[in-house]
Amino acid sequence: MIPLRQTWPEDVARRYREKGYWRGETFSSFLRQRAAERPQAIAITDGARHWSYAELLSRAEAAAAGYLRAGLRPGDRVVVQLPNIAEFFPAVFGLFRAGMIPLYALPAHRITEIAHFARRSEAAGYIIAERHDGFDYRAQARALRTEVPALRHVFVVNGEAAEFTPLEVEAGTPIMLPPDPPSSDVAFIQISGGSTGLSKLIPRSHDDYLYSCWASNAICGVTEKSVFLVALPAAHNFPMSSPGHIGALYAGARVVLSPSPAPDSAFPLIARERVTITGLVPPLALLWMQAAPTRSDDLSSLEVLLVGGAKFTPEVARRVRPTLGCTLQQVFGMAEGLVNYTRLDDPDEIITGTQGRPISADDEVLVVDDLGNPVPDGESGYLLARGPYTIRAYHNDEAANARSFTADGFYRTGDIVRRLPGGYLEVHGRAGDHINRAGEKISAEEIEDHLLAHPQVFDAAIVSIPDEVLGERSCAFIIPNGEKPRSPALKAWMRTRGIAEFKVPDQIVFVPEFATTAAGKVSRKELRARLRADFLAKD
Ligand code: J2J
Repeated sequence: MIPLRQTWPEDVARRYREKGYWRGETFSSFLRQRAAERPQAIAITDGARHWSYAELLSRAEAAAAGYLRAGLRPGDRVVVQLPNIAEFFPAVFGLFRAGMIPLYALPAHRITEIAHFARRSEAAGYIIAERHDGFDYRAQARALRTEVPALRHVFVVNGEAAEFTPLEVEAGTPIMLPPDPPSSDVAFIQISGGSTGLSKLIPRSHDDYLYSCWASNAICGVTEKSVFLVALPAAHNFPMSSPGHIGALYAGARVVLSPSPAPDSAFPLIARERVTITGLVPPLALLWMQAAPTRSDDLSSLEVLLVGGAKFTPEVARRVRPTLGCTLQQVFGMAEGLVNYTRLDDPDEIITGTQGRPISADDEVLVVDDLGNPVPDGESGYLLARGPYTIRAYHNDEAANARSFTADGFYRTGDIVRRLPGGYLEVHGRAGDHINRAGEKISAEEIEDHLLAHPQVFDAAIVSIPDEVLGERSCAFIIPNGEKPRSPALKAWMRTRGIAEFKVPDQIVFVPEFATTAAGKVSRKELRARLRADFLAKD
């Protein structure tokens, strides 16, 4: 197996430890400690079930024993694909307890994506719910076992396990659990939104991730009295760490799971559980603001609404307090590390007009031009970041590492930003060709590759188009090969490719050719830019 590592130079790592950022705790050790300090406090609820810290710990230990009994070993990587259900937590804390490495997939991912994650991570296991949103994950597990035979173990956390292993979360026969790994070890794998090709694997260590979570707690006002609502998919980095369910559990607070971010599901939970803080992507924040005046749910407990994942426009941002009665906190983060927040006591124009400033005094942020030279403050440029919780390399992807990191270890975020006085950042756009569709990042290249496999597609270019609801939508420009396929048929065919629904192009435009320059050759990047500009000019 290719070792999972995160490589801060030794002297840098020492500095982060000396400064107290890296506390030497692991995911398992902090949960054990919280369970000892506040055993009866509620850790997790889905509205129906309420599990205390003591109960969560014992369920996680039972899950750990279940994995070991089934034959998984410490160090094994395990793809976790679970919706927002209480079982998510014993399943992943069980993996941590057994020294295994979760890779977080989203419920929307389909076989092509899951097989890629399993291969790249050399996964030995896959954890699923029986079904969710009408989709049968056991059927997907069968397909995965055929495509990736090295993946030997499938665990089902609820419902009928069929031929797979039901995950034991009730205390079973005692089994010796291994000691905690060093806190500098990789704890889990996140996946990148990615602008080129397939998603990359992001290895995060116990030390670095827990730092980002507890430091976020301080910035977002999360304490043991907080009630954090997970409205977005729990596996996404934003609701996990900013300050997220991990931040909330670290604080000894209560985590409430909503099966969907729709007001119908989330509002009654806010009212019933007296939720104090949650996070949303901009289109959902807008939806909540539209729904709030029309419903009778009591949202008065809500103190802070985090909005991030995509640009929140100042006009909409200004309406958060009047409509929802809570403080807006903008968050501009990434699964690779760097997270920026507006502060709760910032003046209104900072809260509504910027995407915040970094968590840490040791976050190093550079804004550079095309040649890599720093631009003066106030001018826009490419954002580079390095620091105590920003990765220095992807797992098992040398080509991506060469592109995405500078020689001195800065991560090229691909975001175009402007730095304002006080270190606040204003996000202006992206250098890379991805579509940020309601916070879900879609790589143009990945979708073009799928389209090119269709016999009636001669060439394809995917472009992001501004969209009132989604922020951006995807538009596929296609040169047909012979007879033009019908758009609905082409979309249906894309769905058979085993990809998440959000990646199916929203719009398809057939064109006879792609205009090229007199010189003949244009890069994909220029071509996408030109198609986009022409489309918007005609609109
Ligand atoms: C504009 N673009 C933003 C914002 C992210 C907290 C919050 C979000 C994420 C996330 C996260 C943006 N305005 N406020 O992991 O911990 C775009 C940028 C960024 C990319 C990262 C967190 N907030 N973005 O969205 O890994 O382009 O993380 O580089 O999914 O989302 O996407 P992702």
